[in-house]
Amino acid sequence: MTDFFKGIPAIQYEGPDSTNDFAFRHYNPDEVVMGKPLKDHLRFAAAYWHSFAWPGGDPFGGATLERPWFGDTIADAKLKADVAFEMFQILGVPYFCFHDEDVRPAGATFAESTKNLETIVDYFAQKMDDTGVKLLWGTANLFSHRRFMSGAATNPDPDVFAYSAATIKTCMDATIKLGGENYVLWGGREGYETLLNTDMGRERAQAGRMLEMVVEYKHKMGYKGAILIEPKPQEPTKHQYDYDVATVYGFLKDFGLEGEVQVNIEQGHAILAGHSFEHELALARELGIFGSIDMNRNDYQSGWDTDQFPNNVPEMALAFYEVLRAGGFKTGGTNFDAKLRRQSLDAEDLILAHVGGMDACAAGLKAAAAMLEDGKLEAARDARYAGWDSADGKALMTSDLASIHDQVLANGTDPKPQSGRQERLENLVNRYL
Ligand code: XUL
Ligand code: CO
Repeated sequence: MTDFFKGIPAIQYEGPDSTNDFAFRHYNPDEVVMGKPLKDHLRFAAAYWHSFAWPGGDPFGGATLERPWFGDTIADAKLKADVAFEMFQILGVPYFCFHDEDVRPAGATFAESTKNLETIVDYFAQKMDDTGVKLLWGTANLFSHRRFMSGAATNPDPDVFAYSAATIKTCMDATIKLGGENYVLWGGREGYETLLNTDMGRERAQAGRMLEMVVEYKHKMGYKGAILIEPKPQEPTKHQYDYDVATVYGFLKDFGLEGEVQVNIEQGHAILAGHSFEHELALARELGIFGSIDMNRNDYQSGWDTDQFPNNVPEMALAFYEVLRAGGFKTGGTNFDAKLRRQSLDAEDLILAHVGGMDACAAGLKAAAAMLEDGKLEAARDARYAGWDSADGKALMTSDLASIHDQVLANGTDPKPQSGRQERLENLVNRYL
């Protein structure tokens, strides 16, 4: 045991009336909702990078968070792992996620970095065995080091493409070894700053080839987890190629990978793209590529990717409604890709941020389940489209313009507008919150 959390005990469910800050008020892991315990619906994961590797800097100032493991030795990385697994256990999160860069010291060479990663992977394997905590996903950080300043797969320099491919292999190996249920690719700097120096056609082809190689390697290794792309419209580059779910789907179709790759949708990224979270979730479901979520919101005023913990229950309810409509998570889960505010210095801030986020998600999911079980929203939606279930409605989909024209003339078709009843439905949603 380290002394970082100063004896904070495991967080327990105490019910909605509890006034204990260190208790869940809504997240009762074993509570059965729609036939499944909450813990299996939500599949919470903590993110290594924000919680344990981020020092609190912003564009105007450096580190505010001081952690005893900030250093670049294997001993520092092991201490970080000790504290991380203590947090997972205090919170009772069943999963975690990491980038190579978050967990191991960078080596002087590629070989040394890989060796360091392998050392930490072995350390993780032991800790996962001891605690039962599992890996939701692993990924490669192909955006922080200066070598990636012009992209990884989409770099104008083929050596960077090669370095990136080699790094992805090591991270897929680490994920597979640890039984990770997904492997994530976020296109960190896969985009451009100015078209004046960018060959978009080449860059797209390079990104497509890299993704094909990832899928090929997955099959070569017999890996059964899911490959997920995480869409994001901008930040760090002005224009990212994986802009949003629709853009990613077009890209997957282009390379014939729509049956191989799904999406990890982040609330903050959806907001940056000018969408709502539920829009992105619903679209992924309709396209058959829904995989997992990164559960962190942005500040609606700043327009930045602020990666804040979720705390807005009505937003969570609408999001989990779409997750439930997608049939829930299969390999995916709810990853808190969220960081503390830079003034939140204390170890207990880290715990309470997650407690609040887990509670907001649980409350949202329970409201979403009630909405679905009551069926009133779906009944209203079905009623709105009922005409399409009639024989005449169905026939339209296999007819043609000229036949439909003749039919409209013969029948004297005269559509009568009907209310969309938006306010009524909004009022209905509020009844579950
Ligand atoms: C960046 C982001 C990443 C990915 C993993 O905005 O969300 O942390 O989740 O690389
Ligand atoms: Co993310």
